[in-house]
Amino acid sequence: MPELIITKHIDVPGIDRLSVYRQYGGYEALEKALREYQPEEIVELVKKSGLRGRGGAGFPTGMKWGFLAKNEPRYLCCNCDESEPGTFKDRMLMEKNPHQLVEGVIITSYACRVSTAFIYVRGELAYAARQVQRAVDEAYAAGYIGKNILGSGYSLDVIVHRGAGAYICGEESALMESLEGRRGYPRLKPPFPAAVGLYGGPTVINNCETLSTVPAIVRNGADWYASFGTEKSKGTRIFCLSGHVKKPGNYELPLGTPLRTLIYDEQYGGGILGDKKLKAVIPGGSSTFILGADKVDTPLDFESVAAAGSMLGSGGVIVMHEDTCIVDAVLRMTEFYRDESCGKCTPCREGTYWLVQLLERIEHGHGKMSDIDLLLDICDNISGKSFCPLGDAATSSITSSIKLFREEYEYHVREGCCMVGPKARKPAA
Ligand code: L3W
Ligand code: SF4
Repeated sequence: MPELIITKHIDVPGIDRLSVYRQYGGYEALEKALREYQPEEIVELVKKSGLRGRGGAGFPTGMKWGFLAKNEPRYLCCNCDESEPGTFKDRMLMEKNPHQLVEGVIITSYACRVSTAFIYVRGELAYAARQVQRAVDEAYAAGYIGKNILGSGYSLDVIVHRGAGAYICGEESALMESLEGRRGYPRLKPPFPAAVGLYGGPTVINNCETLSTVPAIVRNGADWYASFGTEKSKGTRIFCLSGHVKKPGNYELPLGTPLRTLIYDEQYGGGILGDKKLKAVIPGGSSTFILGADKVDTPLDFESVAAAGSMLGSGGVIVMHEDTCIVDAVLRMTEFYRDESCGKCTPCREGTYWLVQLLERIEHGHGKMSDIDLLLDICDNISGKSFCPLGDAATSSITSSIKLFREEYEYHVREGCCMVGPKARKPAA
C-alpha cells in the first residue's frame, strides 16, 4: 500500500473534531508556516512541490498564487462546489476531515496575503457544509482564525457559503458571481480572478482537495511531496472510482499509477462486476473523453492520460463493462449538461438541447443514419465556440464514443434497439 497523504487520517474516529485533529499533528503546519516562513516563501515552497490543481484543469498551484495582483483586499475562494458526475472526493474530505481543509485554507490565505476567505460548498452537500462550518467555528475559538492568529500579527476571516446546487457555479467566475449574490453566469476571461476577481479584488481560487494537501506540504517539505508521482505530475490524488467495479470508492494513489491497478487490484476496485469484460473508461469525470479498454494500462497522470486522448480532470474514473449500451450512457451524460447549461451563450444553450433530442431518437429506435454525423456537426458548433468550458465538456462523451463505438450508433439506427445490454436484440435475419 503506497503512503497516503490527504486520506492518511480520514478514518480516525473523531478526526473531524479539533481535539483529535490536533493529536494527529493538526494545525502544526499552520504554526510552522506563521513561525518560520514569510508568505512569499510558502508560495515558493508550493511551487517547488509541483502541486497542481485537483479541480479539473491541473494548473500549477504555486504559479497561480504567484499571479495574484498586488492590490488589496485580496480574497480566497475554496471551490467545494463538487458536482462533476463521477466525482465525490471533496465531499468525503469535507465530511470526514474538515479541519485539514480549514488548515489548508488558512495557510494559503497567509501565503497569498488574503484577509477574507470563502469556502463555497455545493448546496446539496448539507452535512459537508455543517462539518466545515463547525471546524471553522472551532478554529475561530482556538485562535487559528480571527484577529492576530497565534500572535503572528496576521488576521483572517473565513466564511462558509452554501451554493444552491448549480453545476455551473463550480466554474470559478460563476462561483464568484454567485458569492456576490447574482445568478451564476460565467464572466469573460481574461481578466483572470488572480487579477480581477471577487468584488473586483485579486482572488485565488483553488479546489477543496488542492487546499487539503497544503498542510502536508508545509509540514514535510516540497521535496518530500515531489518524491511522489511522476516527473511532471507530482504527489498523490484521490481517484473516485465508480461504475461497473466490485469495490467503488475513493482511493488515494500516487499520480502515475496505472489505470489497471485502480480497477483490478484487490485493495482498490477489485475487478469488473460479474467478472465481465471491460468496455470503456471515463478517466476524469463526465467532462472528459471516453477511453477504450485498450487504454487500461495508461498511467494516471496528467501527461499520460492526455497522450491517451483524454484528461485526468477531477479524478472521477467511471468504468463501463461489456453490457453497457454506449448510446444510453452518453444520452444520460448529455441530459446532465443540457439541464446544467446556464443559458448564457447560444451554442451551449441550444446545442445541448439538440444533442439530447438526437440521442433520444437514436436510443429509442427512431434515428436516421445521418443523425450520427449531425451529432458530430453540432458538437463542432459547440466545442471551442462556447463561453465557458461547460460547452466543450458536453461534447466530450459524444465525439469520443462515436469515434470508438460508431457501430453501436449505427446498430441503433438499423435495428431500432441496443446492440448490447438488457435492451439488446439480435438483428432480424
Ligand atoms: C492567471 C493566467 N490565472 C489560467 C487559472 C484560471 C483557473 C486555472 C485553470 O476549468 C476544467 C474544465 C472542466 N493568469 C491564467 C490563470 N489561470 N491561466 O488557472 O484554468 P482553466 O481555464 O484551464 O480551467 P477552469 O476554467 O478552472 C476546469 C473540467 O475542469 N472538469 C470539471 C470539473 C468539475 C469539478 C467538480 O465538480 N469539482 O471540479 C473536469 O474535467 O470541464 O475544463 O483558476 O483562473 N494567465
Ligand atoms: Fe452557460 Fe453553457 Fe455558455 Fe457556459 S457554455 S456560459 S454553461 S451556456
